[in-house]
Parts: sequence; structure tokens; C-alpha cells
Amino acid sequence: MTHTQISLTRFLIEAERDGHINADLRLLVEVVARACKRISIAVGKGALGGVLGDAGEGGQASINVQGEAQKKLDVLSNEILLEANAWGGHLAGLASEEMTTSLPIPETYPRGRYLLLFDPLDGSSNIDVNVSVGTIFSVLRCPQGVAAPEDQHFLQPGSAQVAAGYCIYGPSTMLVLTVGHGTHAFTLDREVGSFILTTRGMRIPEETREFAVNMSNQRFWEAPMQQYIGDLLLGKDGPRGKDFNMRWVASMVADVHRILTRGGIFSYPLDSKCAPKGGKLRLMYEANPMAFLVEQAGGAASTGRMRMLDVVPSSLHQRVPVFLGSRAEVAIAEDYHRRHDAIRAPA
Ligand code: AHM
Ligand code: MG
Repeated sequence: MTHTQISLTRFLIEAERDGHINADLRLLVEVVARACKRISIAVGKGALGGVLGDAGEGGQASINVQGEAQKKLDVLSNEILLEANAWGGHLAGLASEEMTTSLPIPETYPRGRYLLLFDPLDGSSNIDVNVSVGTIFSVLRCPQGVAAPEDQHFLQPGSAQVAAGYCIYGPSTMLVLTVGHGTHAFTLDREVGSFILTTRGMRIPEETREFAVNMSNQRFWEAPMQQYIGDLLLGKDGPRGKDFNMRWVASMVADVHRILTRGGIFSYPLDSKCAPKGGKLRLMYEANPMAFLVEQAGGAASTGRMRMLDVVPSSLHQRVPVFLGSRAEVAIAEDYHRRHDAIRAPA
């Protein structure tokens, strides 16, 4: 018998039969995956598609709710995800990193039980230089009795997520997904047009010798982060007793994908530039879905001071410091923060 490939569709049907998801959640993931295929096509065309560069008209850059200049592909990816998800009947509302407020599903369509949050194109500063970017998504339940959800209904801790994933647009396009029963990777077969299961049950090695951080921010970091990275850089000659390698793509999806594949620790810590905002990365669209995927692969995710999935959000676009990856290494990074805070705490 020839080796049977397992498509995303088959994987989801089997997950439904196993009682891990229901038909609505299956449809939701299928629709997001289909939208990602369209984004993948647009990203893949590059300059030939006329989609590179900044969004906006008449030399005026378009600025999103985050105060960041939008790329044409940020806007296009957001539109693709909104359009694909509006009419299926599986969602009650949507929220996007690129939109000021959440959107209830229009009354012209049936409303479902789930809330979808997404960063339509993460790492978009990398688009114009042809480096991997990705779409990140998170799925929550719409609270009971709420027909037209507002921002407050999305403010649930990451531990309430029922599904999360990302699609990476790299040398190959891959969808990495969890519905709370492991983290699984699918590779897009471009000829056939379907995602095929290529790794069932990704596992992040517990220990690592590789870290990912934007070192140019070093002088702006808090003291415990300075000490932690300082000790990694001392390598064999320092308290860690081993040499560390460093990688930084500046595309969270690519950095997290490497960590899910071969381990490591990713961090975007608090620094004096981003401290007034609470951090650089967004809790609801970036940190929480990645934390769910990483935990489901045996890793850990933290703010440096608490488990990421336990953070109770206070606003839709809230930002947080992020440490995630190999479990033992995240625990060590947390330890530097704990020891520092204990010394500074009043007796
Ligand atoms: P974005 O959502 O505006 O693309 O910002 C998030 C990105 C992450 O993908 C990446 O980890 C980080 O910003 C890179 O930041 P920096 O440019 O400071 O290295
Ligand atoms: Mg982003």
C-alpha cells in the first residue's frame, strides 16, 4: 500500500471524531487555512504582484492602531481574513492587530459561537527584503448569551483559547496548529493546493544552547535581562558553563518556528523604549497564540514574571514582555527576574 498523506481536512475530521473539536471549530480552522493560502499566493508573487511597499495614498503612509506604518500586504492580508471569515456562520466576532476595535459578524450572516483574533501579517517589516513572514491566529469562545460581541468579550486569558496557530510564508508555506491536543505542522502542497500533515506532535527540547533576542536593545533592558543575557554571552567561561549561539530573524513566526523545530529561547523583553506600552509584542495576537502552541509542544511561555496564558488582558491591543521556548531555559530566565525582584522588594 502506498504511504497515505494526511491532509488538514482529514486531520480535522479525525480530531472531530476523537471529540477534540466540533464541526464549527473544524470549519473555522479550514476557513483560516484557506485564507492563509490566498495570503501565501500574494506574498509569493512579491514585486510581480505589485504588493510590496507601504500602504497609503499620495505619499501619505497609512498608520494602524499600533501607530505603525502599514504595508500594502498588511492591509491585503487583513482584508482576505475578514472576507473569508465573515459569512461561514462559525464566528460571532473578529479582532485584528490592524483594526482599532473588534468587529461583530454583520447581521446579514448567521453568528456562531467563536471569536477569532489575528495578526494578519506578522513581521511585515521583512516583506520588502524577501524574508519569512506569517499570519498568527487565536480562537476563543464567545461568552454565553452574547450575540454581538464587543472588545470586552475578547478579554479572556490565553488559557481560554480553544485553538491557535500560525502560517509561515517561507521557502515552503506551513501551517502550525493546536486545538489543545499537541502542536502539529502541515506543509502546503502548492500543486494540489492542500496542507499536508508533516509533523505530528512537535516537541521542543527541554534544554537549549540557542537564544533569540534583538541585541541592539541591550542598553535599554531591565537589570535582570542584562544579567541573564550577559551570562549567556559569557558561555563556557561564565556561570552557565556552556556556549550559546544566537539567531534573530525579527519575524516572530520565523523565530518561533525555529524554536518549535529545534529548541531555543525567544525573548522580546521589556526595555525603556517599549516600557510605557507594556512591551513590544501584542498579548492577544502574538504572545497568547504562540504560548499555547509552545506549551502544547512541551515548552514554556512567560512574561518573565508569570505564565503567559494566565495573564488577564485589560485591553485588546495590550502589549507584554515575552519569553518562550525550551522549558528549562525559560525557567532560568524567570529565575533571574525573581531573584532581582526579591532583592528589590521592601522587607
Ligand atoms: P509587527 O507585528 O508590527 O510585524 O511586529 C512584530 C515583530 C515580530 O515579528 C518580531 O519578533 C519583532 O516585531 C521584531 O522587532 P524588532 O524590529 O524590534 O527586532
Ligand atoms: Mg505582529
